[in-house]
Amino acid sequence: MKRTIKIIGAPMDLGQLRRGVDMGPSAIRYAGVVERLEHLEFEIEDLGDIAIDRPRTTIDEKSGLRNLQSVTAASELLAKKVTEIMESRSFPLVFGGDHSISIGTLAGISKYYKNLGVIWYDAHGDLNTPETSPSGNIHGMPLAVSLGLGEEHLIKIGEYSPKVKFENIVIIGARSLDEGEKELIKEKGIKVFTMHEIDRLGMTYVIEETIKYLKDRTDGIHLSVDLDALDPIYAPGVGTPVNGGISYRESHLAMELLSESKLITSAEFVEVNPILDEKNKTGNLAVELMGSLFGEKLL
Ligand code: 4U7
Ligand code: MN
Ligand code: MN
Ligand code: MN
Repeated sequence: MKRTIKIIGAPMDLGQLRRGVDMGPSAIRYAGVVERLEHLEFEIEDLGDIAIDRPRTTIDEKSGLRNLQSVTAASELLAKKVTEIMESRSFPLVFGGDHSISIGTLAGISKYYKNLGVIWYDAHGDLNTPETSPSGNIHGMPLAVSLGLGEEHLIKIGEYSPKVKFENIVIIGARSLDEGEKELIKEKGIKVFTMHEIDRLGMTYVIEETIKYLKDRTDGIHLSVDLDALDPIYAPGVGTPVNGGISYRESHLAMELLSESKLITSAEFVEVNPILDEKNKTGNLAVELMGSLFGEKLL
């Protein structure tokens, strides 16, 4: 039987300040994602995009968060759509949008697992809370929210919390962590492979260790790829680029090894911003990486 991948787009740009990331799902589709994955052994169904508000920027008085109400509404909607995909026993593949969409993705997925694992491929930790955030931007918070930390409405999306346990996450590619995030990582013993470990140990080791670490303790693994994990040379179309990132080949290798492991049960690709991009380089990159993740071979 052909495995079905169901695509859902979340054209969300309200979790941060740079407009344009709402066009990420279009850029990824334009780069030929459906055709690319159809060549592999998958049935692809593109369910289109969820509707996102276009409000004027608001700041929530109590938490200081930007566009809290709209992000909450969008997350609830995305969670519902992802739940429908889970109910149909298909593989959920979500396109962002800024990384705040992960709050909805994980709310839709995690209730189907006792111990969902999460691989967070990102230059950032996305572990801020309203108290530790230097920006008030919700895209810097989705991993914390999913762990049950942060703003009350965000945590309660999907009507359960937490979505993931501290010991079930692995962050790969970190090189820009805020003070509060560093403290949380140390306090909870969160598994992080920073750029230092990637340089020092190599991507093969990093992914093998990630798999070893998550394999026995989890019953499904969600892969969240923030394109800013890659060096801005390869992924210029992102809102918060950080130098010294993961290379093009290292990223393909990571996806290839994850593909071989057959452990990934859902995925999302976020933070593609075509306005900041160079001829859809970052959208194309996202699609190429999906090719490797879903089993494309060089030979
Ligand atoms: B992304 C930041 F302060 N940490 O919280 C923040 F550096 O989803 C950046 O990983 C967050 O792109 C980046 O605003 C969020 C900042
Ligand atoms: Mn991120
Ligand atoms: Mn990031
Ligand atoms: Mn309220």
